[in-house]
Amino acid sequence: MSTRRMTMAQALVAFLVVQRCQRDDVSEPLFAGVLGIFGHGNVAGVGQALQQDGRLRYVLPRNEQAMVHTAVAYAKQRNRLQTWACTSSIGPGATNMVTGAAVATVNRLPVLLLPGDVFASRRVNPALQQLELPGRPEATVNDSLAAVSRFFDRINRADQLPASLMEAMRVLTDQAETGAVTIALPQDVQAEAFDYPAELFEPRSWRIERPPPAPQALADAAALLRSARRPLIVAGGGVLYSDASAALRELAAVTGIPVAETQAGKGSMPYDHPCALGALGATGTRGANLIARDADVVLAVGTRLGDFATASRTAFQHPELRLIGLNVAGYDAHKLGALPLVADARAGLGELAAALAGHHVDPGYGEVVAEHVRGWDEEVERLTAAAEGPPTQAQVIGAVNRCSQPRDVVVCAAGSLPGDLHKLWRTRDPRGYHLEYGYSTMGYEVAGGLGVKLAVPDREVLVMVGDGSWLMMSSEIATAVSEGVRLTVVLIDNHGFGSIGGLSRSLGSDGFGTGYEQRVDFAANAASLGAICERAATVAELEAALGRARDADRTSVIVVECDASRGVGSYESWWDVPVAEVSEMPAVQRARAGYERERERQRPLLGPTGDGNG
Ligand SMILES: Cc1ncc(C[n+]2csc(CCOP(=O)(O)OP(=O)(O)O)c2C)c(N)n1
Ligand SMILES: [Mg+2]
Repeated sequence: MSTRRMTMAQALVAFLVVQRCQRDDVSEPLFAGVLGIFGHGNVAGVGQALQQDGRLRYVLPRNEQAMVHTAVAYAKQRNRLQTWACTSSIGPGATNMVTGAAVATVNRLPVLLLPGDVFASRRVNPALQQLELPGRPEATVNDSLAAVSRFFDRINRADQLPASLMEAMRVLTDQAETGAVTIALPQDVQAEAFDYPAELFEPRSWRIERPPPAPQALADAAALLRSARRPLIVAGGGVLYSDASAALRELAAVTGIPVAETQAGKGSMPYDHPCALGALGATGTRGANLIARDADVVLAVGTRLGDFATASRTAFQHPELRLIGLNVAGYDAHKLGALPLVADARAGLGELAAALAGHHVDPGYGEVVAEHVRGWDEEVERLTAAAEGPPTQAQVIGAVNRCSQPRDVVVCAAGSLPGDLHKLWRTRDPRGYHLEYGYSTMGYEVAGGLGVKLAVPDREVLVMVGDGSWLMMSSEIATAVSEGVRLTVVLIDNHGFGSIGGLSRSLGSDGFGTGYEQRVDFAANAASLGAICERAATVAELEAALGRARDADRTSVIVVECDASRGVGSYESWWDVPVAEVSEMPAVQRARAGYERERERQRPLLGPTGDGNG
C-alpha cells in the first residue's frame, strides 16, 4: 500500500482540498475555503498545515461565532452544495462556535467545525484553557459542541482520522442529516505524524441524489389533492435548497393551488405570481392566514413546520384537515400527522404535477385567492410607500426594496425586521431573500451578509440589521473591508429591542428591560471599522444613500432612525408566548386571559387514525 507520512493536520487539509460535491450536472469543490482564528490550540497544527499546503482559500475573521455564521450563510446561499471549514483554538475559541453550530443544525445547513482540543496524551494537564472536571478526565469544553452537532468526533490518535473524515463528509452532504459537523482536534495529535494511505488524498465526489417518493404515497397524496376543495401549498426552505422553485411555480400555475411561504421558503414564488399568497403564520399575510385557516388539504414542502409557520399550531382550523409532508427528511415529512412523502422536493413536485394532470381548483376558490393576492399588494403599497419626515421601518423596507435589482439579496436574522420583511419584501428571485429565522440569531446579519457576498459576488448584498443586533456583533465589517467584500448595510436605530419591547407591552409587561437609555453614534462606530457611513433622516435621503452605496468601492453602513411604536401589525395570526398564570399586575392578568382564549384554538395535529393515511 502506498502511504504518505504527514501530520494529522496536514492529512486533514490535504483531504479537504480534493472533496467535491455533485448534483445533477453541477460539480464543485465541497469547501470554498477555511475560516480560522488561531491560538495555541491550532496554530502549529492546522495553521501550519494550511500554510504549507496553500491550496485552500484562507480568510481571517474577527470572531469565531461570526465565522460560523459566514460559513452557514455561504452554504445557504449555495443551496447546501458548498460550505467552508472553520478552525478555532481550544477553550473560548471553540465554545464561541457553539451558537454558530446551532444555527447550522437548526437550519439544516452544512458546516465543518474544527475546534482545537486539549492534549490527548494529558502529559501537561491542565493545559491553558482546559476545563478540568474532577472525576471526568475525558471531558472537555468541546463536548458542548456535541450537543448541537449532527456529527461529533474527537481524533485522539492520528490513525482515527480517515474513517472520521469519510463519515463527516457523508453527513455534510446528506440532505436529510446535514447540519454542524464537528471534528475536535487535540493539539498534540494535530502535530503527530502517521503513514496515511495515499488514496485518502485522491479526489472524491459526494453526490446529492434526488430520491423520488414511494409510488403508493404519491398516489395517496395526489388523490388527497384531487379531492380537496380548498388546497394550499406551504413552501419551505427545502424548495430552494432543492432548486425546485420552477417546479413549484409550474404546479401552482397548472392546478391553481395557492402557495404560502415560510421564512426559509420565501422567494420560492415571485411575489407577483397569481397564486402567491406570500408569508404564512405568525408573520404572515392576511390572505395566506385566512386561506390556511380554512384549507382542507395542505401540501407542506421542505418545511420544518416551526411555530412561526403554523402560528403555534393555530394556523390550520379545518376539522378534517389533511396534511401531506413532502420532505427529503423523514423526520420532517411525518410532522403534524402528515401523509409522509419522503422525497427530494423537486422530484416530488414533478411527480405530483404529473399525477395531477388536468386537475384545477374550483374557479370560485381561484377567485378568492386572486382577491387576497390583489388585496395584499395594496396593503404592501400602503405600508411601504415613500413619505415625508422620519420613516417607519416599513417605509425603510419599501425604499430598500424599490432601490434593489431583482437578483439582489436582502439578509436579516432577528428583531422586528424579519417579520416585516416576511410580510412586505417583494421577492423576485428565488435566492433574493436570505433570512436566518430557524435560530433567529442576533449578530448573524453582518457576518451572514459577508458569507452571502462570498457565495454570490456578482449580486448586491443588502444587510438589514437592528441596533441591538449590530451592538451584539458587527465585527465582521472589519473582515469585509479587509477582504475587499462590498456590503450595503442598513442599520435601523430604534433605541433598543423594538420587537421584544412590543411583545413585552402586548403581554402586560410594559417593555421592561428592552430599551437603551444611552444613545450610540452608530455611524461613527461603523466608520471606525472601516466602512463608509451615512445617516439618513428621510426616505428620500435613504434612497440617495443606497444609490451611492451601490457605486462605492467598499462596504457602506447607512443608519436610519425609526420609531419602534409605529410597527406593522399582525394579520389573523398568533404566537404562543406563555403569560404568567398568576400576577399582581392587572395588565398581566388581562394578557393572561387573552392568552388562554387564544390557546383554545391550538390543535394537536396528530393526523388520521385507523387504517393509515391514504
Ligand atoms: C443572540 C440573541 N439574543 C437574544 C435574542 C432575543 N431577541 C430577539 S429580537 C431581540 C431584540 C433585537 O433588537 P434589534 O436588533 O435592535 O431589533 P428590533 O427588535 O429593535 O427590531 C432580542 C433580544 C436573540 N434572538 N438572539
Ligand atoms: Mg432595535
